[in-house]
Amino acid sequence: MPILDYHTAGESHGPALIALVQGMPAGVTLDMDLINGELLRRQGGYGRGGRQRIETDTAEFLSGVRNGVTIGSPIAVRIANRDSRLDDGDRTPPVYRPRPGHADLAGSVKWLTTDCRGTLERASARETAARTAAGAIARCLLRALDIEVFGFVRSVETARWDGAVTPGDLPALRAARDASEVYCPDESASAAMIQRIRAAKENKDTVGGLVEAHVVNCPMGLGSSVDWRDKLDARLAYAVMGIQAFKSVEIGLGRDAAGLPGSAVHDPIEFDAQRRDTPGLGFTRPTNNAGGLEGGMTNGAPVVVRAAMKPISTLLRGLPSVNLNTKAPERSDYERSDVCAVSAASVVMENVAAFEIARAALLKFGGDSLLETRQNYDAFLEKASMLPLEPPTGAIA
Ligand code: EPS
Repeated sequence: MPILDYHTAGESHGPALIALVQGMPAGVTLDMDLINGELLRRQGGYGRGGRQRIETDTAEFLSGVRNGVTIGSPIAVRIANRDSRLDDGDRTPPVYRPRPGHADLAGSVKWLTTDCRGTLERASARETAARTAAGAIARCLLRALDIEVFGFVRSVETARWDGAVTPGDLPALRAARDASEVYCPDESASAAMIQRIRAAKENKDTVGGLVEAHVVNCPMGLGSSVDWRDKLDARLAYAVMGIQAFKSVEIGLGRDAAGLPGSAVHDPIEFDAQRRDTPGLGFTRPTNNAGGLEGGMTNGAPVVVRAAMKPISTLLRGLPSVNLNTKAPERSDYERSDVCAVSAASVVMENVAAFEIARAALLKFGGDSLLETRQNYDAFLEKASMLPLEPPTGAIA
């Protein structure tokens, strides 16, 4: 059976986006409301441009699913582009004045052309619709393992919410986030963020921000300390950094850990017999500076990923650039765009992170069908809760 993985295809103004998910066990019920709900959320958020009034992103399943349940074969998903006009030169003209910050310049040179169109169509954040669909499919598996994911906006430019996210508060936080136009669970921070986006729009400018995802109820031991390729923090960073416009990724305390002594950083280990039957097996941590990952493995605490999205590189007022045909200085081209897509990015990261957790869970528990995966998971929890095992693992009986 292949390792859980996915590919995407499609241009921003081509006929459709495609996600191809491989390695999903049979027997996973796909919750279409969840998948299409995540696609809808990704389209929203204060600061989005005109494109989202044209599109209604919906996942059309072409393979791998029967009556809404996975059958173990590759899952192909199609998301139609209503604004499909890639071959219409009048409506989708060549772009010769690259936008600083976008893929335009490096891509056009890479593919030996002065027209940035081919590069920008694929580099466009439109592709994140396919990544969101793949992640939302993976979440259907995670649900069956009682693992939940929650993503939100931590900051927009200088407007920041510093509140805590605890697993017990997730239902309330989710409701508050869903009531916010910028997907931040705090009302006054949301208002400040909207104000920053509004000011940028008036100034024909753009703004970025920080997004955060929490994955709760992971068992201990997902990922591995053995090989760097299997370290779950490394996998998460790789996947999240691959999201358009992301410039940094942090786990838990992140870079702030560099400025503190070990005694203030490392989360004490305690044991609470009352919580023996939880995925943490009774081991509790009064703090979670590690962001749920130690040695590249989940430690039972929520996995916390935070990432920075730079401001959108398409500015209404353009930026200093050069015409690639004449080499003369000119302002960069303006394409219809967003002023801020940080809210959408929070949805993308939440689902991209979910995919990596699902991949790690399947690497640990395996199974051609969800039934096997769940049984293996339960058997592992049972053995782990009986530690120390007699004879010890690895010893000759
Ligand atoms: C993008 C440019 C805009 C954004 C797009 C990303 O698209 P358009 O040129 O069609 O207006 O709206 O994001 C999406 C379409 C999306 O669905 O997220 C870019 O150049 O990266």
